[in-house]
Amino acid sequence: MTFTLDADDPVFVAGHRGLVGSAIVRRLRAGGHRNLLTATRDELDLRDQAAVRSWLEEHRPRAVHLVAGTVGGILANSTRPAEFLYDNLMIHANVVEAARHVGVEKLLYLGSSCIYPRLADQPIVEPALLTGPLEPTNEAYAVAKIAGIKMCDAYRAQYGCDFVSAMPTNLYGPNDNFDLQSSHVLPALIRKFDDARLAGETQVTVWGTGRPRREFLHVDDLADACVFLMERYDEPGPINVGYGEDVAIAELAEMVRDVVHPEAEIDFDTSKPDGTPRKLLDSSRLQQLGWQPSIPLAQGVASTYEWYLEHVAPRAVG
Ligand code: GFB
Repeated sequence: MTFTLDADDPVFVAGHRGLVGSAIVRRLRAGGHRNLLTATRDELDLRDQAAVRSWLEEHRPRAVHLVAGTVGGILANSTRPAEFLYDNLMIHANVVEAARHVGVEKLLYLGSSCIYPRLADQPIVEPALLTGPLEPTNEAYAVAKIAGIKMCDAYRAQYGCDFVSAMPTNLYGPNDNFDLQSSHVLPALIRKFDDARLAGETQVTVWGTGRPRREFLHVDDLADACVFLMERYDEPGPINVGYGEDVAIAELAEMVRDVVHPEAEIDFDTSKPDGTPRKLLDSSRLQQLGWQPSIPLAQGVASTYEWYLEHVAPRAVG
């Protein structure tokens, strides 16, 4: 069944300052939405059950994009498992329950491709969920994300809530986190090559062996898919959102090097973890519904670097 939003219907984007939330805000505004509800962390701590309930009671959204969470790359995930588990479990539970309580008509919950077993067959299909052990470096985050999917499904089954779960592959784009300790690989590489360029250095160190393969989707494509799914999709269980191709980390490093600092040489720090050997989603269900990504990786890397130069590099230097 199609779910249609009018331009003045209140839509809550939970997590609007993050990589994904800010892209959804851009996408909804570009589509003519005039009634977006947002709250900064200072205004509303999504881990606080009473605060979330009363905020939703006051603002009464018709629809919710639940894209808030404590997120990070392989190092942050493996060194801060308690935060990743607690923060995300609380955020999912509070927002989903408060959304039911105030009668939200549609909620889109965003998970992550790390919910699937470490050694799932590739490309990964949705029924692979809970068929094998998780990748240890992000088990805490994955368990919280799986709980979020199961909450949406349980609320659909018991209360008839139209809450859906989308599983994106690795994301990148404007408003990403470029901090080397907590970021994902793509923003980390942009920063490392740019720092080396500015310092006149030619050696850049990439973590791990460079052999793991990852699929990267530009966040503007993801935001478009989220809006599409909110309108057209109403089933239980996860639905994958990917680009359809993966690259080895070494190839990605060369791609970023060629854009940012072509003279640089790459070496690998094999004392750092590789994580899952390969993560490529099978997104054919989404394609069959009629959605396709539109931003090729090389184009997305170049535009993200431009964004970095304009918004992050000046702060890093100054
Ligand atoms: O992006 P990333 O941190 O996330 O790392 P995951 C991907 C691969 O890039 C790993 C390598 O093999 C890293 O070792 N890598 C190379 C680097 N250089 C760097 C670097 O400078 N920084 C980083 N961060 N990686 C995360 C999960 O896994 O993916 C989360 O931990 C989430 O739960 C997210 O699912 C999408 O793809 O390994």
